Amino acid sequence: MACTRRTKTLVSTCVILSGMTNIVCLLYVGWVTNYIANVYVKVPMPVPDKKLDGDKKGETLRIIERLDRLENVVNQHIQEIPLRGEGVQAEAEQSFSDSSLFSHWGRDLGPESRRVALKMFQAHGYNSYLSDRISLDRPIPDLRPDGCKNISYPPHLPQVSIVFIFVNEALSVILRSIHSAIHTTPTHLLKEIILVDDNSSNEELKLRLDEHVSELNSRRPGLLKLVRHQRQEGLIRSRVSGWRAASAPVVALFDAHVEFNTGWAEPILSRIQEDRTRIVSPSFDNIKYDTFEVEEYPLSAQGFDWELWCRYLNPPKAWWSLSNNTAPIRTPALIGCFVVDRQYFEEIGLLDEGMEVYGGENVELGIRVWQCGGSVEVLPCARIAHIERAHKPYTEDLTGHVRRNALRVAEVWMDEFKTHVYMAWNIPQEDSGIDIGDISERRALRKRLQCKTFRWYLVNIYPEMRMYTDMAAYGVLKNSLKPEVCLDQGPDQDNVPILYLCHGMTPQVMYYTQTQQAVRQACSAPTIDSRRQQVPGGRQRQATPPGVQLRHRQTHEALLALLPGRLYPEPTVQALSGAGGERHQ
Ligand SMILES: [Mn+2]
Repeated sequence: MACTRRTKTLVSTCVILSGMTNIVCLLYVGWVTNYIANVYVKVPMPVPDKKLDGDKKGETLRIIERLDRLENVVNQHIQEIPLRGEGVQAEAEQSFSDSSLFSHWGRDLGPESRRVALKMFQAHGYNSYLSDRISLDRPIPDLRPDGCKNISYPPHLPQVSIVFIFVNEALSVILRSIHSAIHTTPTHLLKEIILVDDNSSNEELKLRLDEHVSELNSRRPGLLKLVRHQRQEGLIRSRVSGWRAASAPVVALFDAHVEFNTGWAEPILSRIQEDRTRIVSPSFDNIKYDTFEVEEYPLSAQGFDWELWCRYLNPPKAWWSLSNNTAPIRTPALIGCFVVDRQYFEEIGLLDEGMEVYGGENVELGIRVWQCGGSVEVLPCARIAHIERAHKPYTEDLTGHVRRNALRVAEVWMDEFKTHVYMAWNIPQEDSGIDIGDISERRALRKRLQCKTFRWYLVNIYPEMRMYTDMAAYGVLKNSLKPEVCLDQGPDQDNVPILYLCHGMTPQVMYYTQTQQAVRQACSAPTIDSRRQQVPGGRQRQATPPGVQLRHRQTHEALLALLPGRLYPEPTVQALSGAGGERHQ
């Protein structure tokens, strides 16, 4: 699962007004889960040694400050990814006291224990040192809304197979997921637990895991099944492997770093029994990666932005108007963990196994199920706590995989709206150079299931999603005098746009619209309800064609020229090189 709930605010929206002499920056509060943005909060601003005078030097100073921060971000990132090779051990020891692992935990640990804990943290992305020292059967707080406790469910519900997928997960974390599933799922409803090991290399996940499985099976014969991949297949195909091994009428597909809350299964099984075309997600709480405390999350739907990263959403208005916080929440997509009728899952096309490694499959499933006649919902009375890792073990950079997978979704399911995905990733719509693999089977599936259009989905299921139907161009704004610098949204703290070395990543992607006559940094706010406002009232704005320059008010020096790297609907200008739309994790 890739979603986090950290809410980053203050993204600048820059609107270039009539006459191109003013840049007015507006604020909106966006749900932005951008790694850099998150780290900006943690990294203290460096204090410059000396003050420079004048605008130009001030600008230079700001750029230097940004570079300093970027360096801090990189340093912090380096600390928290698994270390490889010789010599890095010493660096790890040297830097352990700076790790985020010790911000809220471990102050009393001796240096040797801290070294061990840090090494384990780097391997797993969470505090496995602590996990090894807390009970596999620990209770967690019952965070269900009050009304849930009074609901009764049908006496005969379908059985469930719970699938846990993992790669190089800490053994104690996997075992706690299993123990929690056994303790919270009524015995007669739990058919089996299937572990899918996606070719882990950790020694403890070999013999020792086998021993635990045998031990648990000696108490409840046949309860646990272990599927081991001979090569790494990625999260998406691992889930499908688990589904293939399952035999109960309902399958629950989860990560192996979760703890179930009381009574999680009955509400879900009952909803699926009523209608087998419902795919159901529990509500998620967070297990903090450092302290393992369970943190309550507000009830949410699950959506996505145009890069197809998942987002927690405010539940729809229709849900609020029920004034019943136990009612199912209609959701446009899924975060990644869900429960489904085993046969229906096959009929609807499982997951897109042509996707690679990680990302997008959850969004694709949500879109597909809705467009092809099913439904997707989140249940407030089914709660599961999940560890949001500090970093993921699959690969150090998931972005390329997520982008490729997102383009598959766009090409198969999104009709004319596929342009939005290309825009969000800042890649050309023709000859993107990205190999998305063969999508003919998925297109045939859509035809066979006679699915509705993506426009229908947006209007009826995901009305909160912003549409960019009046876009004239997108790309970066380059300075015509100094072509290596671009307009950038700038630090989050002051909300002032800056010039910065061109990198083409999200903070520099600008959009030129026909009706608002605006150039703005966008798509970080994926949905309407995360957008505060558009433009200040009273000013009459005129259309400004792409290619015009932004000039300094006094000197009339050309500051910026819109370089329409990508135009649509007719891409006529060559794409910028090196502006690959990379996104920070
Ligand atoms: Mn997860």
